Amino acid sequence: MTETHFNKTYTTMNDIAEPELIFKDQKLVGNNIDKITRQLKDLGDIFSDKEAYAAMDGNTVVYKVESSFPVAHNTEGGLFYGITYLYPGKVGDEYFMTKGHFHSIRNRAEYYCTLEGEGMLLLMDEDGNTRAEKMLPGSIHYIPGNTAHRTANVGDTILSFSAFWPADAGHDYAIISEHGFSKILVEQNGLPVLMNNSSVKLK
Ligand code: PAN
Ligand code: ZN
Repeated sequence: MTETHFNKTYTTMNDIAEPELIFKDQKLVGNNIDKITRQLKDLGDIFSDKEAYAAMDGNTVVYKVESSFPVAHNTEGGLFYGITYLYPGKVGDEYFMTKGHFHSIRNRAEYYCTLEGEGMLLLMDEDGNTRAEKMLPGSIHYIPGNTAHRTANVGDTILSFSAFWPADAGHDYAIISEHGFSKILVEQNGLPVLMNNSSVKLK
């Protein structure tokens, strides 16, 4: 049997398989893709301006995540892959952002690789020190262990990025949901600025 791929025609051998996952037409395509949608109503804890938040439509989609879990959760040595699509928008002056989390096994690291758009990766260590890295198409971000991570969309178009993390990392949302990051990312005079968030007391 012959098939055509990559503009070449060749004989299919039994040990050559089709790829299991493809990023095609801005979508992750394959079997068993896990899909999550987060709307404003799911994100009541994270935005600082509660008044602006209350005035917005709770059904507004803030982000979607498409993930592939080729092994069971908690499998030591396994890897997971996911793509996040974060929509542009603001709650008050604060940019649309992800919930943010530490990994449940704290020392587990992760890579983010930006596909499209303009964003900011916020990183906070366990002592509550927060810094940010610019995200732009092609930028690659190493998120060390013991570091909470959150992304914000600071542009006018979708920010999308792929992520690679250990299958046993787990997600611990509780600390961030309760205390937030020690800095928030807001727009001032049309530019993103990191501001101290006085309500944070981690230790
Ligand atoms: C990412 C995130 C994704 C959504 O895949 O899970 O961007 O952010 P939240 O999980 O904070 O809502 C990742 O960091 N995985 O570990
Ligand atoms: Zn993570």
